Amino acid sequence: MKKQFLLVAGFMLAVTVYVSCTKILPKAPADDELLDGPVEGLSPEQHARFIAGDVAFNDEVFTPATGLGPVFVATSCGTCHAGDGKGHPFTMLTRFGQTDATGNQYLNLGGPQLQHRAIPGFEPEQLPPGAAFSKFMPPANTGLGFVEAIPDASILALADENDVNGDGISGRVNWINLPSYVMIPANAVQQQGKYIGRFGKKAAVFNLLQQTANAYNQDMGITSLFEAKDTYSGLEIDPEVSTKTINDVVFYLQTLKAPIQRNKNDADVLAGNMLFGKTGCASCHTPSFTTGASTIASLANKTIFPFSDFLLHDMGTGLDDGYTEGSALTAEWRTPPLWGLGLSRNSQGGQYFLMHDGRAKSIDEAILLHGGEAMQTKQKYLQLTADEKRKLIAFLESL
Ligand code: HEC
Ligand code: HEC
Ligand SMILES: [Ca+2]
Ligand SMILES: [Ca+2]
Ligand SMILES: [Ca+2]
Repeated sequence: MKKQFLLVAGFMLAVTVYVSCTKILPKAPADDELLDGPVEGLSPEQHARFIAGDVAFNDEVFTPATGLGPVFVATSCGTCHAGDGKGHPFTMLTRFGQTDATGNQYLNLGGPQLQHRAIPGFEPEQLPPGAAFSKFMPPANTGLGFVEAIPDASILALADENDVNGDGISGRVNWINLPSYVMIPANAVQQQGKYIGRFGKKAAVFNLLQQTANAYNQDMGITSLFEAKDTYSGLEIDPEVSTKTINDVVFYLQTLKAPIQRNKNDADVLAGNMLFGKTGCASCHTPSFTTGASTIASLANKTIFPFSDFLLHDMGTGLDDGYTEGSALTAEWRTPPLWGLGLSRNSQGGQYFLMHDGRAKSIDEAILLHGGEAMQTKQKYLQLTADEKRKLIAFLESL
């Protein structure tokens, strides 16, 4: 009895100390360390939409009563995209399917996404024996409105599928079929009815509406007017989330600010920036783009620094999971943007989990996992002195 009392008293004391300390101790993280704020220059009305989307994204937790499942992966967007930063191994998605370009042979067995949880009375999905699969780490969600506003032509200009310039790098587009609900912008580039995918690890998604409608359906089992088919039965069912909410979430994603570089003028960071170019990292991790027109004034005609070409690259056998998506082959991955890289640990529990499935526990390890088209660049990295590597990593951590 006494022991218990002491425990309770101790806890109360700890709470009191904590509460009083928060007044004096840690100050709120600086703006450049947060990922979840809006872009500059939103009108009051736009700001209200941003907040509405934020609430739906982070606070709306689905239950069986509100349409969850019957099979699902998580109960809210925010579960996997906490603070809009990168996810954790616990929140990874599993996609499975075909091993070649002949199409997914597992569509009848629940492919391409594994819903490993189910509401009472239903069976969660299991990975069919023999299916090739990839694990996908949730990416940070920042700056995506700017990415969406990059003209197709700017991405296409970087593609060099047959490596005509002979630098060993042959980035290419994942040409995808669009669902009928996607509104095609006037400046979209088309090839035999297919369009340029730029979102997702295999660049299989056209825009943020497609990503959002898909996530509601595939990750939570929530149907909308866009993705009206139930993930479990394949039957058309009434929308479980309103079109307004989907549009608010899309607006929220569009207007999340881009990560702000820190320690930009630090001597090591500046030296590291030079080494980034010299070793050839920038051949795929394209430093900057200028956005085109946008219905959101804050996103139009802006210079941005995502450090990605948004193209697919053959990354070698080490990163080949045997899983394809659209025309993206098993060893092909879209160059991930590096902006916000140094802030990844904040949402990953103090530890880096980099590359598509979080297998790299440090930036150095991530670079060493580069193969295929990135082989020459990796060799150049290996030839850097310890001090040069340190500077390059200081630069990457400043992003
Ligand atoms: C179970 C975890 C999980 C949940 C729940 C989830 N996501 Fe994701 N999200 C991911 C993963 C993993 C990816 C990478 C998928 C891919 O590359 O194909 C991703 C990718 C994205 C992207 C693309 C980012 C990029 O850079 O290409 C956006 C946008 C996004 N999610 C929004 C959402 C929204 C909106 C919701 C809620 C409706 C949601 N997510 C729910 C795990 C999740
Ligand atoms: C041929 C194109 C290419 C080159 C060259 C290249 N990268 Fe990458 N990089 C990629 C791709 C594609 C991935 C994603 C691979 C995956 O997820 O499995 C990646 C992933 C990364 C990641 C992990 C990012 C994350 O969010 O998980 C880091 C860090 C990185 N690259 C840094 C570098 C550095 C530094 C260099 C130069 C030494 C470099 N890259 C050169 C294409 C390239
Ligand atoms: Ca449902
Ligand atoms: Ca499934
Ligand atoms: Ca080339």
